Amino acid sequence: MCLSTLFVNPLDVGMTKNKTKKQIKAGKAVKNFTKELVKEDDNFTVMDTPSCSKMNSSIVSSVYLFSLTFIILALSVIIGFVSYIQTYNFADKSAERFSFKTGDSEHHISSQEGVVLQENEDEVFPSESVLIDELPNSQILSEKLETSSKSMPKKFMEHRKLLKSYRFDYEKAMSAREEAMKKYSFPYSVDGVDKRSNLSLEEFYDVYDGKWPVIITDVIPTWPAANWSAKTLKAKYGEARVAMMTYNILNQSDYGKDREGYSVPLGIFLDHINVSSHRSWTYLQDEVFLAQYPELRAQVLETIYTREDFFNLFPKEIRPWDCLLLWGTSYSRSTLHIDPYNWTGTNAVFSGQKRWKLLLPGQDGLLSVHQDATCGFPLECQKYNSKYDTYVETDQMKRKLKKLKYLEVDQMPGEMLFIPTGWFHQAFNVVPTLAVSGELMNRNNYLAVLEEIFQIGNLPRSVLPHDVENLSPQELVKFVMSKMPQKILDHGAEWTRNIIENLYNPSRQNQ
Ligand SMILES: O=C(O)CCC(=O)C(=O)O
Repeated sequence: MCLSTLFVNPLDVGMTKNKTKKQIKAGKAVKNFTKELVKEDDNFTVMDTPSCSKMNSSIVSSVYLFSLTFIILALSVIIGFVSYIQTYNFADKSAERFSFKTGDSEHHISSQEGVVLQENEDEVFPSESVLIDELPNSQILSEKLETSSKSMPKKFMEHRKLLKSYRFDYEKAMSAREEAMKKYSFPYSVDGVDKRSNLSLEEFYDVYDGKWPVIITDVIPTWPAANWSAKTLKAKYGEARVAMMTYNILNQSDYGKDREGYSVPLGIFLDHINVSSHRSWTYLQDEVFLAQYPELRAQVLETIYTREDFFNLFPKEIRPWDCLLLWGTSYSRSTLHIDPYNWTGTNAVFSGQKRWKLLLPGQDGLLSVHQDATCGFPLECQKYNSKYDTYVETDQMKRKLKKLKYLEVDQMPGEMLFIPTGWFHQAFNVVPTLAVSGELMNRNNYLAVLEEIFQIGNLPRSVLPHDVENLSPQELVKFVMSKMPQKILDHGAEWTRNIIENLYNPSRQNQ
């Protein structure tokens, strides 16, 4: 019991009011650590209480003295521990075991196998992070970008809106879509998601990109990654660490709160892939894994639809990483959200089945979006997460869904989904599902993305030239990036280094 009391203090250290992000993370790590120790202490107390009651007073005083010495020793250990995790952000729970729950099962993992990343964090870790390394083909992409800009108009009057506040005009985009549809002979769905093959880039830009979701069926089958399986990946990368989240939903209002992040070997995650329930599941959501294994990353190919990507013009320190590995048990699901920076999201399914709800823009008022949440990237942005889980089967949710306008679609292996800027979306893995997601900043959404970057205060709009309309989209993006404060770039580089060094290198050393 006294040990429990003792271990309360470090938790308070991490939870003081004006905490920095680093401190918050350190605080959470301490909380995890504390929880484990308290658990152990509870066991100790339960087992020893009966014999305690039989102790005589001399034994009691020696025990008291012994306890006092122990407390002092323990305090020094804790102080040392706190300074360690404040330096590194995340605690390596090197001398402990921990467990996670899926469904009714509890899985115990030794310290050699897993590391707690975070607990009850709003954002999946280390989702949407960036890496220091250049994209292997970024040079080639930039050249293609220059070529494609030749057909663009000379003046870009829309750029002027960025001087004050740019707002994506969805109605205008929809009118343009309707007009463009007349050019083509396809029987477009107006209340669903078209599945297309042989789609020209022109039709993609005219009818879908930035306007309406679309599933492309004929690109992924040509990717080597389409052949990834649990068996082959486990054989080669079973020891490699991945970021995994566990979710245990107790009721609707708990959605997203009761989750914990772990770094575990891929093999351990896969051993539990068939254990889940509607209220409890695990989800491998790792932005960095593929970047660390270039031979795997190279198996995820570019498509004609993703070639133009202005994120390649971002300094490498703050460029959002572009290939999030997603491997979920049945019932696993994302939050209902709009993507960071309001980018266009891509999602390629290799195996399994992913069910989507894609909400038409303009319904934010119905979604109870978390206020003031930030994405926590090196280049900060607003996070748009709804508190609702549209896959929870309550009467309240059924009523809510009746009011919402949304498309629903099942995405099958070999299919790639494009989610336009401004569309809230939630994915639900019907069966264990392996996918990668990415992002796009292109001719149809670059102003929305830049607006997010200005709005959160990464740099002031006053850096923009008064004749901003004379810059082409690419020139505008490059210009804004050239004004990015050095401290933001440094922070981005440091943040990424910390993640890789502290969480992923241990697995490599073991190989
Ligand atoms: O597949 C998922 O879980 C959702 C992915 C997603 O929405 C995203 O990457 O933004």
